[in-house]
Amino acid sequence: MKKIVILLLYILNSSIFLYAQYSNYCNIDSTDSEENIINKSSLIVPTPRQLRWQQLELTAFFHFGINTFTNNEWGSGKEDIRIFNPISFDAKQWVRIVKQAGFKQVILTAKHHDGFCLWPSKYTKHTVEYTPWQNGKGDIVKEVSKACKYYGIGFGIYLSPWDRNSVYYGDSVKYNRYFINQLTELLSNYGKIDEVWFDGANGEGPNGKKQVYAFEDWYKLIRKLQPEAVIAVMGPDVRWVGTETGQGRNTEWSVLPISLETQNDIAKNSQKNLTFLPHGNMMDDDLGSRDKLREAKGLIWYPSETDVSIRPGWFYHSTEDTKVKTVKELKDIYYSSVGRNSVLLLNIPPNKQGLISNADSAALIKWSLCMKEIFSKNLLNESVVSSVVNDVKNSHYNIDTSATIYYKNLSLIKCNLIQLQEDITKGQRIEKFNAEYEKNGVWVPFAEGTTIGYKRILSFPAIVTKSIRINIIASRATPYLNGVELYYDEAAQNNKSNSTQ
Ligand code: FUL
Repeated sequence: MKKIVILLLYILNSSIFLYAQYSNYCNIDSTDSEENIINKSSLIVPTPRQLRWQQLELTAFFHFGINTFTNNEWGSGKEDIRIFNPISFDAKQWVRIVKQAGFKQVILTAKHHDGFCLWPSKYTKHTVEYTPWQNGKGDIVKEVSKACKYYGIGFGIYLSPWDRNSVYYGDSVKYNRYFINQLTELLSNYGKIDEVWFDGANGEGPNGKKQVYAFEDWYKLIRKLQPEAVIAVMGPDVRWVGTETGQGRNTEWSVLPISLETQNDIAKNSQKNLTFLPHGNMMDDDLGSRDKLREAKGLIWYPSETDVSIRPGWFYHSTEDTKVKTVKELKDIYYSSVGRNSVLLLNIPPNKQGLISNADSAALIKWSLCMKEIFSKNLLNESVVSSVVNDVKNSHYNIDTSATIYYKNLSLIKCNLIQLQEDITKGQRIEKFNAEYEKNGVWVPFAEGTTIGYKRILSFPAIVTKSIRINIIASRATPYLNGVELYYDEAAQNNKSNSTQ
C-alpha cells in the first residue's frame, strides 16, 4: 500500500525533480515574492545527521549524578562528593531495559549544573575519581557508552554549560577553555557520540559575573571530532519543543525562519558547515506558519525534540516511586510528541543503587508491549485494496496544492488511530488535511490536522468502514506522503483513561 501511494505521487509529481534544489537552509532575498518564499520553504530538507536522528523516534535520557544521592534537582556544586557510591551500578541493565522498550539512543548527564563529572576528567577533582565508588577507578560515561555499543544503540552526552562548582565559571575566557577541554575528553575517549545536548541554563559565577558561553567554538569542535553527532537543544541541529510536558504543538513545522543575524553566520561559515544557533523564542505557538516565513531572512531545517521525565523530577527521588507515569500517560505522550513531528526524549532516572527501579522498568515494558500490540497491525495493510485513486488538482509546484487519496472497497475495518507520514527527504509541505470515511454513501470526516512532517498520529472515536479517503487540503508544494496507516487502540476505545495497566 505504502509503495503504491509513493509511486503514484512520484509519477504525478516527477516534474518537480527538474527544478528542485534541496538544501538544509537558504537565504531569502528582499525581492522574493511570497510565492517564491513558500516554494523555497518546500525545498528545505534535513541533513543526513538530522534525518538519522528523526528516524530514531525514541531517545532515553539518564539523569544521574550527585543529585541522585542528595535528593536534589539542582545541586549547589558544594556537595561532598564522597556520598556518590552507586554500589550496584549496572549500565547494561539501564540500556537493556530501554532497548527492550524500543529506544534507539540514550543521552547521559555527563555533568549537570552542580559540576560533578561522571567521568574522571583531568581538569577538576569534582569527579567520580574522588569518590569511594569503585575506589575512584570507575567511569560511568565509559560504562554507559560501552553498554550502548554492546546493545547496538546510539549514545549521546548532556554536558551542562552552567557549572556551579567550577572556580572558572563567570570568567568567560577561562571557563570556556575548561569547558572545551572537558568536551574534548568526552568527544575523544568514548567512541562514537551521536548527540550532544547543551542546556540553556546560565547562572552567575562566584565572582557575580555572568558567564558568556562560546557556543560557536563548541559546535566547531563537535563537527571536527564527531561530525555525525546532532547538537541539541542549544545547538544548530535540534531545537527544544518548548515545554517539558511531553506535549508538542498541533502545528509543528521543521522548516523555520531565521533572522538577519543568523544569516550573517551562514555567510561567515561559507554556507558549508552550519555552526550557528537559530534565534527566537522556541516557546511560541507559531514558529513556521506562512506569516512567520513572510518576515524571514532565511529558512532552515530545525526539528523539535520533546523532553519529559517518566517521573515528576529529572533525578531519582524515592518518594516518586509511586508517581511513575502510567501506560496511558506514556502512550499519550508518544502520540503528542512522535505523533506530532517530534522526537521523544524520555527521562528514566537511575536510583542510588545505580539501577533503573522496578516501577520505571515495569511501566516502560508494559507501555512498549502495548505500543507493539497497537502498531503491529496496520489495518490498511491487512485490507484488500481494489482501487487507489489520486486526483491531484495542482500537481505542479503551486502554493496551494491539494490531493485526495482513496482507499476503497476494503474489507470491513474498525479503527480509532490514523498515522500519516511525509517523505521528509523531500521536505515538509502539507499544511492542512483531513480524513473521511464512507457511511451510507456519504463521506464523513473523522480526523483533521494541519502539519504532518515526519509523523502525525491522530486519535478519534472508532469507526467501522470499507472506504476512506485522505484529503490534502493545502500544501506548500506537491505533497510526498510516505504512508497512511490505520490502527485500533482497544484500551482507548474501552475508555480505560485512568488505567495503570
Ligand atoms: C533543564 C535542567 O535545568 C533540568 O535539571 C534538566 O536537566 C532538564 C532536561 O533541562 O534545563
